[in-house]
Amino acid sequence: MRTTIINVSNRLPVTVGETITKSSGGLVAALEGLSPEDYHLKWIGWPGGSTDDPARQKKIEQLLVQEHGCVPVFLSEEEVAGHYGGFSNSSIWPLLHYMPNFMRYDPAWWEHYRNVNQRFADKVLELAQPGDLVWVHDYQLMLMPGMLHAAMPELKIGFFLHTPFPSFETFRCHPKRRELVAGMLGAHLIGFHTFGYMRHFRSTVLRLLGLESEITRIRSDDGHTSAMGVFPIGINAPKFEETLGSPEFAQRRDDFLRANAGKRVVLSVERMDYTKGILHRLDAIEEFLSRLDVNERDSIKFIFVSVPSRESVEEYQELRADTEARVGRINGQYATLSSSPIRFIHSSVDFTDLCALYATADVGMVTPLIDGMNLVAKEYIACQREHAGVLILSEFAGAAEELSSAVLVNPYDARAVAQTLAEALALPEEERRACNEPMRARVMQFDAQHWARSFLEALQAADISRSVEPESAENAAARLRAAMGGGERVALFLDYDGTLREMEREPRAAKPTPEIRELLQGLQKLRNVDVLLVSGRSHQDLELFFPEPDFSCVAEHGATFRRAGQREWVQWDRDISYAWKEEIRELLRLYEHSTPGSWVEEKRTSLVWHHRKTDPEFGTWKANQLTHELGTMMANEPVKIRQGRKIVEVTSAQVSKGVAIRRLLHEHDYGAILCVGDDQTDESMFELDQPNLISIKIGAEPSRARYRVADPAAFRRFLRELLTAARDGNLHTAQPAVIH
Ligand code: GDG
Repeated sequence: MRTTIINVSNRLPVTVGETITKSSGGLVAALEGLSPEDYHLKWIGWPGGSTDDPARQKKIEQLLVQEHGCVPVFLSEEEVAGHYGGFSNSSIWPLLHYMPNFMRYDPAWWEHYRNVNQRFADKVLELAQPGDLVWVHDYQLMLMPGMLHAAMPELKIGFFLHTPFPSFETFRCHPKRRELVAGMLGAHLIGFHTFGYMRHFRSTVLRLLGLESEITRIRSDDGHTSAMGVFPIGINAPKFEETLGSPEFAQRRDDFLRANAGKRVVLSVERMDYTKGILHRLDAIEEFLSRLDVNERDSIKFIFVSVPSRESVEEYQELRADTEARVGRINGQYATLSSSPIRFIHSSVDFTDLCALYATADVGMVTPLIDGMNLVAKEYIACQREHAGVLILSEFAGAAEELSSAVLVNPYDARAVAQTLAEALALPEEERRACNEPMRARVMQFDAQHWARSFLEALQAADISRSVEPESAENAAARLRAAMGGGERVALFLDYDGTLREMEREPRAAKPTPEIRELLQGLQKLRNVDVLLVSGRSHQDLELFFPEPDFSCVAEHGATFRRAGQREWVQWDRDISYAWKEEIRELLRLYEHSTPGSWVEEKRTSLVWHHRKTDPEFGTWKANQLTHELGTMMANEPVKIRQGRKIVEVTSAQVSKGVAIRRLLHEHDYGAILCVGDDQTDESMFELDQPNLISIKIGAEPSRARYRVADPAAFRRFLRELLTAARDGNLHTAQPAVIH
């Protein structure tokens, strides 16, 4: 069966004039290379320009849909200025390329960015059918996956970022940093060019949204999972092969060879963009020229093809002016009577000419300051068939990871680049060929079509099932109501932090709200219902939060107990030895000192090292290390070592929430036993071997609990509905309570 791909990019690959012509970028090639037997392609995007004449829009739309499989989203001039020139290219682009000094921000741009993302999403939603794959491209549309996922959770969404993803320290500068990464997380698959970009993204998600991830998976709080992958984009290999074999190419190649006879040619091709390192390259060229004598100068020619780009943005206008001034100065200084060293072309060249230039240049000089991938580098290699040129490549281009036999340079080091250029020009042919051949084989094999196929296959395989299944909590509610309605006695064993109450950075701040008090008291007052708070907190803490013994409380994982209606706390662990604490206290203190933001908490039955206020990655790493060390040290002691949520805890093995509950269960014959918790330490409750057990896990982490609820707020709604049903005497209703 054919799968429909709805491909979404900011710009449709068309030029709309009197007629419509399809352009031939890398993305077009990649997608057109997909087998039409397997995939049916629809492309959504802005067609360029801004016409607000509805009749003309309709006509353009008809032509685009019928003849090119493209569906236009028409944008006004104001929208284009705010979304594209403003937010996309003046705000996010510089930041994604580690240039916060170029970042500007205007709240009005953000409005446009959101609206345009929404308009694109709406267009997808108009077209999408169950089973379709949606593939969203690049930084102009970062919010779209989130918008699509919210509106149509069953739709498979992929997102590919064509730029780098910078380190958190850079990305955090953006005023809308959280919204942007949260938008990307709406996708089921997020693709990057390199592992480094993916690593930065994961770290940013952890630091901005607090979401832990595995190497290639991030699970959001609602249970939605985003897979991540490294998919280095390639070139349109068949098109290069075809052109290199054409007579037109041979003609142009010979023209260039004749025109440049006796000269060594150094070629650069790029959009005129400050990320491409044009001014730094000119520094290196100046340095190189300064070392030549007049005769040598005549024998070298630098060709710069700088395609006009984003000309409405101030920084790009300045770059053009600066480049032209620098080129003028260098040419003035180093020209001879017969030639000037730099030929600067500020326009796009024809594709066959581009291939002929690549094929005849002695050196391809590709020195961006940073670049997501850089296809020019790969295209230059693809054209080295007869004439073995040398690729000088910036180590800051994504392509450097694959093209490791290129001559890699640091574009900021002008002297070294100049020196490298001199050496490259002197490299023997054999050596040049030996470097190029394996690179060429790789570039031709892992091309744009391969890239698109592997991304779409991974997207097709992505898991879109949610691990949180709200309906299972509905069943839990129905079971409880049935027991209560049947007059049976019901026990509610409820954890506190992360279950009834949202976690706080400062544990003391997690005071019970009036809503929580009222809920617990209300439930306890019901006939045949016992509420038991089961917490890892000290009994002093619980006493502070709940001074009145309205219901029973188990503190310190089961070591201490206060019965409903009694003020005394009873020690249940009198016969248990805690001598092992002496042994490990010192070690935990060492970790406290060496991990800023962490602290040791001493409880009666346990020692806990908390790391929730540390650097999240450092904290987790230290937690793993500590767990390992403790495991070795405590191998023969009656303790349990657990890594819970932002804690490492050593507890007496003879004390647990499960043991405490078992003890209480002897007192009554319960028709239903509800155990609810969010943490590792609550698993001992879920493991109880009781036929009437109803276990609920709060959150999406793996658990032995049978049912799940997304978060404390949803669990409070669960309790509220139970309470209301009981008060209304509405317990037998077949209609399950709905948990949102
Ligand atoms: C972004 C990322 C990533 C250039 N001049 C002419 C011309 N070109 C073609 C090249 C090449 C393309 O434009 C430029 O692609 P790059 O990859 O080098 O750079 P960006 O435009 O910045 O692209 C980049 C890419 O997305 C893909 O993910 O690699 O890192 O920044 O194909 O051949 N083509 C013609 N005449 C020209 O004068 N015909």
